Amino acid sequence: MKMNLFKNVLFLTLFSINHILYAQVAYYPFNGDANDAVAGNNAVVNGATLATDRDGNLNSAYLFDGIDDYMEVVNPTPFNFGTGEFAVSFWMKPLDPSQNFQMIFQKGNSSGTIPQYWLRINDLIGGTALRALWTDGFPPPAVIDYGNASLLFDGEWHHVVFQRTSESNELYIDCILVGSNDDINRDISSPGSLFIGAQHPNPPTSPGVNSFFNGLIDDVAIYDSSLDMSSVEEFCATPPSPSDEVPTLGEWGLIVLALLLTITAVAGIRQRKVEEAYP
Ligand SMILES: [Ca+2]
Repeated sequence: MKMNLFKNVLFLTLFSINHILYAQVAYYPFNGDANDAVAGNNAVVNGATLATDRDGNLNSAYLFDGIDDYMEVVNPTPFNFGTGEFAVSFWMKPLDPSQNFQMIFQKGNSSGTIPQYWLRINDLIGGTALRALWTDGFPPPAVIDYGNASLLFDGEWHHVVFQRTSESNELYIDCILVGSNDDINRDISSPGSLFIGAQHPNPPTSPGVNSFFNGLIDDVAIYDSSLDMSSVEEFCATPPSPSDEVPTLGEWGLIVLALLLTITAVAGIRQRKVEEAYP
């Protein structure tokens, strides 16, 4: 139990440091609501329901039904990064491996001639299980395809980073780089909303919101910088399991350091008390 507490404190400390180091423009922890903890750009919830998160906490993630559920952040400004670096980090558990074209998030519009960026469960039969896309509206878009549907639909939560660095567009799953390209000079800013769990309308062929995601999403964080994945691997940390109770070497180091500091402080207090008692 104590080790769980220690790990949670360590995780929160590292998580907080990362959120300070990287310029976060929005953060949706989905703990009880879909509010933005950074700047108040709250998501409007359309049908999605609160659900249990990856740590077993009730009402701390959102379930999208794959039929008509989605969220919309109407103010597009915080998510317009021009040609600059940015990153979207979140957790997901996709639930329906039989349905193509399930949009996880989309900023912009569904017309191929309007700037946008998005990530969706794409063509499960065709082998592009997950597609990440960046475009300035001039086809062809920059695309990363990921093919391992069995990993996405293994019933577990997966951490995803979708980002553009100064050198490449990148897609990470569980902190492993699964695809990249260097087609980065695209201005992705547009007046379109940020949708989570569905795709923008694209009249006349798709006049309504469409391509609904079936599954769970949590902890959506958006940054106006790219993430150095070698230093943020704790983003992918899984909750401690009973077999994961033994501290790592680094954690033992921190525990020993904390003990030494405590012993030194206690010894100092005792010394002062002795001096006060026997001046
Ligand atoms: Ca949450």
